[in-house]
Amino acid sequence: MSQSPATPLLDTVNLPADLRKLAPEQLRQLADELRTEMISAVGTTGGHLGSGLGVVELTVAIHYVFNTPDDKLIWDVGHQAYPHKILTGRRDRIRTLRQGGGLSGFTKRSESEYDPFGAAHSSTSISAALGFAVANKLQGQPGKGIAVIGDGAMSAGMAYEAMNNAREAGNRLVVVLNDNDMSIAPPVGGLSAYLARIVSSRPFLELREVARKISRKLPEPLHIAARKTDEFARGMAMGGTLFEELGFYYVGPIDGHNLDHLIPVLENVRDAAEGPCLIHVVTQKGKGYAPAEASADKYHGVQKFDVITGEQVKAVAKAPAYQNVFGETLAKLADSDPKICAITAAMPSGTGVDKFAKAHPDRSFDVGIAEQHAVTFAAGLAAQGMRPFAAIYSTFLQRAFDQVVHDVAIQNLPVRFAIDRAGLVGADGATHAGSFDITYLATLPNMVVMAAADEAELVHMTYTAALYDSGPIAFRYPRGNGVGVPLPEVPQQLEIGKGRIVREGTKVALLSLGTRLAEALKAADVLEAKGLSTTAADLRFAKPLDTDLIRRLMASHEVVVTVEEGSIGGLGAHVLTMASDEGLLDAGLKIRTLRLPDMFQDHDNPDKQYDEAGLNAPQIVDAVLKALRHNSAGVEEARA
Ligand SMILES: Cc1ncc(C[n+]2csc(CCOP(=O)(O)OP(=O)(O)O)c2C)c(N)n1
Repeated sequence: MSQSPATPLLDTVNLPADLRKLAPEQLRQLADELRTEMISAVGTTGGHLGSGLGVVELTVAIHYVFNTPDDKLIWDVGHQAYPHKILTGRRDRIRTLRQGGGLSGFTKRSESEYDPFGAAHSSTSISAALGFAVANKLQGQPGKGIAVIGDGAMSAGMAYEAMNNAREAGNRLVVVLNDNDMSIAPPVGGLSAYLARIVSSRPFLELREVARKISRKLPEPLHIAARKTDEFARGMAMGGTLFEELGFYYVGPIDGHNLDHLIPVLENVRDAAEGPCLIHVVTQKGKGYAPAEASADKYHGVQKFDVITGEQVKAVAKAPAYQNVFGETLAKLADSDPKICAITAAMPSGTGVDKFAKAHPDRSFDVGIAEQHAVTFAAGLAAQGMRPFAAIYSTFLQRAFDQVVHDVAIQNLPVRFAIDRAGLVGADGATHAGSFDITYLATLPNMVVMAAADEAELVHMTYTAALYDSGPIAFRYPRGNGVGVPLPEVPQQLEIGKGRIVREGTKVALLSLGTRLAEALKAADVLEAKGLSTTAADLRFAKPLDTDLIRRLMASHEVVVTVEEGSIGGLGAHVLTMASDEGLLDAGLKIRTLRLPDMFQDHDNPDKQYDEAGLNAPQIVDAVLKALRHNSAGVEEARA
């Protein structure tokens, strides 16, 4: 019997142990309440909506059947874990999601023992779950590894690398394939088509069947039975699926919103004598919330919204988003250059490649979540005379670093890297911050690395990259909207390795790379008002450095400060190395490097993050004043 609406079941469930006290017939009501709570919370905070709504029943069922946290539940990407957070002691903070000091929008080890493994980049869950399972096996302790992975995440090679190795875990590994036939965008490629074929060719397991067929323990009886009857083989343990070939017992497809089906199947998998098992669950992204059901891609991630109408709060944009400036510029350039093509790894709208695809569908490639493949595919295209632009977020390009080194840079192939979401990104936090690309790219021989100071510069850099056939070239730009400068009618080809002086002074030189230029200019105003004549330069290139310009500024200014939206090892390190190599430091030059701090910064609003990083105008001013004071104090002390 369900309780009256006056006493919500959800109020009685703080932890999964409370959930396990409920009768199976109460779970439907609980799931409905959980869904309502999640919609209300994300309406307040914004965040990932569609994916979490799709796994409400799955979340309830897994925590009901498995013994979390001893059984380790690992959500791939972690963006669908909001219902999981509500059921694992975090309901009281669920309206702080993605806010400074609040809950992370992904799973995070430091947040809860129910988040055994942090995530945000996709396709890691099976490897991690396997690690937990094998560790428990080796240490002789109970506990399974349960990975819940989406069909989109299944396009990444890492998922197959893990499955290839999964037999190590025996029955301690359970993979739940959450198939909602969506990535952020519609899924692409052969695997997606394969899953669709499985789902369309085999009816959902019906309750009657589930009860009859899994009354015996998985997998042994099923396996024997599967050999006996065709009908059985089609319905339940289907030899011949890719997953079976990889050594899994495959169970499915199952309606992932039907708790009467999910619970007995999960119980049988839990009690299976052998393994590993893969349960193929079919769900709907956005389930139970009409606006999200109707437009799964638009409700993947949302701003705050009105729960009744589904209308999202729109920020008033003063300028176009960087990604769209890039996509539209590239589309225009490709009108007259048939060699230009664009590649995205499952982020067509996030990277602006959708704009390019509209104009040039035959030269646009969404390869799925497969950054490594995207880079080497681009290398092959370049080697055969095309002009490929691999448009990948800074954080996701990390995954393809060896491909950048081995397939692109060593062979000096002219792959163009359009690196979006460079610098701090706000609510998505440390996992999504584009902190390292200057460092990991500018260290490579042959590589050219640019950073756009504003959206007009991005147009010039896109054009410059299109014309550059001598080797790999990368240009980075931040998340969000431009600063509102007019876009150039005619793009300018930038001279490789040359920066520009934006404001000329005599005492302090600020060497900026990227969109901190605006802060550097604000700082210059403040310094000027204090009587410190200040130069601001936009270096444009982290590699090759404009050594002439830097040398000149070092020789003619008392203090030189580099400013960049990147980690240690980037522009500042290159400038310091150059200065030291050339003996410029010996003359007592006061040089400081402002960069991201040596820590993983938590989610917050980007301006606050940059404050914490010390990269806003007041901190630039402070660094200059300290350099002047510190050095003069130092000199005085030395004299005394
Ligand atoms: C390596 C990597 N590339 C890209 C992304 C961006 N991303 C986040 S969720 C997502 C779609 C995942 O689809 P799926 O696994 O099917 O989960 P769903 O959202 O449909 O539940 C993508 C592409 C990511 N998180 N990690």
